[in-house]
Amino acid sequence: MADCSLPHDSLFLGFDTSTQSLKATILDSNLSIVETELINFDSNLPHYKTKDGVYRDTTVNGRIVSPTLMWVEAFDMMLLKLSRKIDFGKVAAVSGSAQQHGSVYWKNGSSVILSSLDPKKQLVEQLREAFSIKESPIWMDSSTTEQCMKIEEAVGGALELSRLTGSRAHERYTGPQIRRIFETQPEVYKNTERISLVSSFMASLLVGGYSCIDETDGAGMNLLDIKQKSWSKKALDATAPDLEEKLGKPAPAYAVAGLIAPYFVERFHFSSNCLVIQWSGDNPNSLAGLTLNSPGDLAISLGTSDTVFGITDKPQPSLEGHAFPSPVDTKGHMVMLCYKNGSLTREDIRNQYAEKSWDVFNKYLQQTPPLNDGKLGFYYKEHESLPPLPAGFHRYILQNFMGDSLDGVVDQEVNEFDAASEVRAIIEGQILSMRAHVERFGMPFPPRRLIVTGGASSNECILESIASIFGCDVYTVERPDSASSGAALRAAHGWVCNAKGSFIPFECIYKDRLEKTSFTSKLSAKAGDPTVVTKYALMMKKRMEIEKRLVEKLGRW
Ligand code: ADP
Ligand code: XUL
Repeated sequence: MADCSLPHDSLFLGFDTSTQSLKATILDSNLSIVETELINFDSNLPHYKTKDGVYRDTTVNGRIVSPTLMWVEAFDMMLLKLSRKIDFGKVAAVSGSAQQHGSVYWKNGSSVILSSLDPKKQLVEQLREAFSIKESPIWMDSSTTEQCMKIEEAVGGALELSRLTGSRAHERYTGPQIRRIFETQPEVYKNTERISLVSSFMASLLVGGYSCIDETDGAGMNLLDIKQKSWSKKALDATAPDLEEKLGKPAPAYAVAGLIAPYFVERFHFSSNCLVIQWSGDNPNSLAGLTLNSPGDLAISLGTSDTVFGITDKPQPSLEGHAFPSPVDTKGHMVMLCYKNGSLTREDIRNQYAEKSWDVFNKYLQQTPPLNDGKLGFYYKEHESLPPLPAGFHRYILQNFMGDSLDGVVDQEVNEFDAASEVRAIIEGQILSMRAHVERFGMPFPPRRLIVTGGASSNECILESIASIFGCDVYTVERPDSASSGAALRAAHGWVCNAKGSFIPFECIYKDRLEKTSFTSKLSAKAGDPTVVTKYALMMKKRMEIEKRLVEKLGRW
């Protein structure tokens, strides 16, 4: 493998513009974290009056946006804070993550503002008039159902759009958002010279010019042909006129977006050789930061929402999941599932049935047997998109289920289980759904390597259930934020690719010394009994049958 050593005494900087905060992680040339920093949008920038970093519009159903300028001001604040902690002159490369799908609309003429930033002033002062839309639609928005339907119809159906762009139309995806803006505010659309994702927007600030959208985050738009890695004419035509010129060309995630702009060299004393590596989405950068790099590697993030992502060389077009070009390779795909009902729904069951205590919740998990005596639950506190179902709880008992065959097994709907079974049913239900949808997506089973992250990964009983349903060892990591640390790791990787003049395998930068870096993971639960894994496969099959029935009866699509 190529020599991938990083220049001695250099630093690599990664950001994460997430929903609620802007985070930063700084790595040294041994890939150890030397500093982290965080700006919370609600508390550090209270004058924007956001709640959880967003505005929930009560006048338009499902509209959720964030003030674009708030991200700019947070960046000013972050750079000032970091300048007191580290020597920016040592930063060899910088990259970043951002919440996926959110979009920024640059007003006609704004490229001039961007390329002539005055180092004596803050960014926020100079970019006040740069946006044709001041409130960026973000991933939580669900106001574009009508546009989703029209786009799917125009390209030949949901599955066809998924085959082409990696996903069926989703309300939060950027294409439907753009179509809605074009339909409802045609003048604003006309007055927009460039549309960025939040990721390419932040990179644009750093290079002082419009940065490309990277191919991985670009696949979260319902616009990119994921095989060709270029904009799909069919999808563009289904979305809005003259769109291609407003998007610019996509670029690989490992590519150099440009040298850091003179603004940052003069104001913050960055080296003029500092490279800006393409920014990407938070989930793709988490994949990089969790050191997933080969087909069969899988991560489960148990956070506010639950996401499951991994690498495969053969994604199957799916109506539930998402496929993106790999953020860490020139071939292969990242596949992802995104559940809206994650920790908050687990908390709801904990509060209703387990005395509001994780200890009691865990005691119930330990008291009940794997497979829960055939009790199966579907718990949606929020409207769910995987599967597309409205809020509601559905409980079934599989009669005659012994785990060795589905012959003669019938499901009976019930109103409630005993408290301990409710707890096991939500955990098993969520994990069985993950396993079923991951397998449907063409991911190898069992996973080659499984890493669990996010707030609930501290719960060992949950990790044990994952190990026994997925039939493999479960690893966890201690780093708090895999998106910004993953971005810093990608900055280092982009630096190496640039130095070598071509793409270098991602793992080259940490291979053979992972334990000595901040990116190591630890074994947290051993693979479960294989006979139980097989029994779970049958339960999963039954669960998928019931899920299909529920979607046919109650689903929106
Ligand atoms: P975010 O997606 O907002 O970054 P986190 O990954 O920080 O969220 O996860 C926060 C969630 O972690 C909380 O909502 C909480 O329900 C969950 N959590 C924390 N500790 C436990 C635990 N011991 N067992 C299960 N869930 C937990
Ligand atoms: C993924 C998604 C979210 C955001 C959160 O499709 O919408 O996970 O990326 O930041």
